[in-house]
Amino acid sequence: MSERLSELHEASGKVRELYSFGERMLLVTSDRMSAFDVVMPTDIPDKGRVLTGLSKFWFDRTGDIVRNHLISVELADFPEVARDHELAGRSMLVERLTMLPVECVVRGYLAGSGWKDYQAAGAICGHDLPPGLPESGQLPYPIFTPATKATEGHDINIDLETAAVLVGQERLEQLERISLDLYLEAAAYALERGIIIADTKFEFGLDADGGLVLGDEALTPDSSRFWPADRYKPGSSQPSFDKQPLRDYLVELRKAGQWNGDAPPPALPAAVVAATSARYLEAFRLLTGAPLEVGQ
Ligand code: Q0Z
Repeated sequence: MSERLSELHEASGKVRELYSFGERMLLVTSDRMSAFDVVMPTDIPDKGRVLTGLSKFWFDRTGDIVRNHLISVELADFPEVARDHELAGRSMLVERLTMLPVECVVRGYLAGSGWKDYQAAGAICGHDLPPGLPESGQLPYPIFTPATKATEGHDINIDLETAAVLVGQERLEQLERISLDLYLEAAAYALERGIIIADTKFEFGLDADGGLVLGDEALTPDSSRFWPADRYKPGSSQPSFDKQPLRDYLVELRKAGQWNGDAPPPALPAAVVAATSARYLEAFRLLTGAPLEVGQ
């Protein structure tokens, strides 16, 4: 990485880095992958470019629903890093926002913490749901289930009253309507192409004029659950479109006593890396209708 870039570093996510250029920021998605809450020791080729390409695809497609922070994915448009070919295709130049302290989760199916909360209470984030729904079952309609970022570990689901305290009632209603619109549009489109978007998380911020803007990444496999539609069978957990080969391998590794689930596992076998990379490229091709360009 260039000397200049490290001085501009602002934040690290598990698999992403954020850099600051005054009113603009650079959001770099790495090829790192996490599974079972652990970052793998081996990179997945093309993963960063697939996630960045998918975010751009969805930002372009949903601009009529809500404005978003994307300025450009062309390296040439940010001279500070234009010569850093490592960053090509996996970096987004974005507008700096004041991020809102609510994670905007939409669920169309019962999975993860939504399934847990439903089993315990028959409700998720204050949405009462009909009894008898199976694990991974489709909800009667998508629901908005806000969460807050935990200081460490997983986000915490909150009810609408708590979310309203954080951002105000009117803003919350706007977030709910826009999040549901985004999900409904994207989920219908993806389903026609063989991918169920079971749930997804949006992050919004405010521009200098107080206008609402969609930020972060959007509708990627890292911010959503993608399931292959042709294998959908409610009643148990579903295979993940992107993570399943890796998860299957890690489960076997644990059974064999070669991984305790805490520290990073040993380097991933080439076959697991190749299968995982192929899944990301396939999700990109199915959703955008064209393969990811090589090299760039
Ligand atoms: C995003 C994150 C990380 C990647 C802050 N447009 C924006 N304006 C202001 N802040 C953000 C954005 Cl996207 C922002 N994050 C999450 C952290 C790498 C994304 F380390 N945090």
